[in-house]
Amino acid sequence: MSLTPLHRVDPEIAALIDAEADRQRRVLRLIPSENYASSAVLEATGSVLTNKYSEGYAGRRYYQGQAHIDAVERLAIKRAKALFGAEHANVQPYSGSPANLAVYHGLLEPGDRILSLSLPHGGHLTHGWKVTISGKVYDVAQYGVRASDQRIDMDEVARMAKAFQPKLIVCGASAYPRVIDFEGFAQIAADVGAYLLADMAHIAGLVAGGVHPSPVPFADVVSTTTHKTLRGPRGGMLLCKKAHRKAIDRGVFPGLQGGPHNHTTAAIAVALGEASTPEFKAYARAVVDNARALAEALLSAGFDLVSGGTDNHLMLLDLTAKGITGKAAAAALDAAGIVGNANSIPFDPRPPMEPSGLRIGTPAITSMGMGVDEMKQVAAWIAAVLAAPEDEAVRARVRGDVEALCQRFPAPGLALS
Ligand code: DSN
Repeated sequence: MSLTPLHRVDPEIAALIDAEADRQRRVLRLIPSENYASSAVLEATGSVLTNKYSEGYAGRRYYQGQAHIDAVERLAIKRAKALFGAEHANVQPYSGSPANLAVYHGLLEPGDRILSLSLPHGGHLTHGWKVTISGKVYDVAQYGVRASDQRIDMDEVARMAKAFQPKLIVCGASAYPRVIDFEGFAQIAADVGAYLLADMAHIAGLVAGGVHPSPVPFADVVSTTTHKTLRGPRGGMLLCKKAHRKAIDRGVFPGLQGGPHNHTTAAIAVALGEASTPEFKAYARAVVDNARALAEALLSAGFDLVSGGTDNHLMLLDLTAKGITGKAAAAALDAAGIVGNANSIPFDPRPPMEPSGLRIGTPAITSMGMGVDEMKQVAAWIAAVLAAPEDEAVRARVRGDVEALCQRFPAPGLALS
């Protein structure tokens, strides 16, 4: 029994945190938006900086006592600008959704037009999907992927931009396994006089590691979360051209948020420092190599992948031909210690709660140190479980094998809990 203050003060919550840490140690976490933050990042997240209020920006705050907070925020900004080659950085967004909303609020007026990738084709809720505030406040048109190869059709985007005349074009995705042509989007935006927002939340770590083209030279504004491939704390960040600095900063505060989460800012600074190292470059390369190896092994095992494979950290299995829904597949795999998520596929005839796809990726298992050999094994386990999704004996056998593999690859960051 641990004797940390939390275990003494609130054993109920402490036990739940311990149980979650244990789960994270024992399973293959393939949800592509998840990762393991380092012990250093977790330590900064759990620090006394959570006690301080600091509305405003460094040197221009509404509260006294900012000597250390200003230094933390300045450091995070400096590291973000250096890592991504950005002219300006705002490290205050609470996460990706408020980051995107702050951009719309900073650059647009209610009713202005946005052109973005639709959610069922791989986009994000906050890119103007109809049930969200972005879909209600702004006039949104959405492009999709081509039916023939499930890739973004840049000619179609250009045609729609010309017809719709948006004030802002959004590129970037949550479930798109291919490289995004940021330069092409910038050209289309320039042709119609629109701003370009690139949401690189999923691929920020790949961009930092130099294994995906960067949107920073091309987009007016780049939004990101900090906890996905970037391996930081749960948070958000905006990078932009100098010309948009005021609009973006005002969009975040006072436009949308109150006091920044200083403990998160410190942890973002730590993660940005970690992401500047040669080790992180190697990690990003390995994420992509592993995803390719996993995709190839799944294709060889007879699975269909949306767009036929992957260029990045994730892949979408189209389970239509297997006669199983994404939800049933995700549940069967979860019981076997392999954790992905059910996901719509482009042109999915099934409803979003019971979609035809399964989304998996390699960021977290690569953080554990797994490589191409392990990916072949993971694909074989996925194939075995999904060949008999109701078979409890198969699930139990795979779960045991998964745990044995995880023991050989201890996850970073879990020592603290
Ligand atoms: N919820 C994230 C994901 O899983 O992709 C996106 O915000």
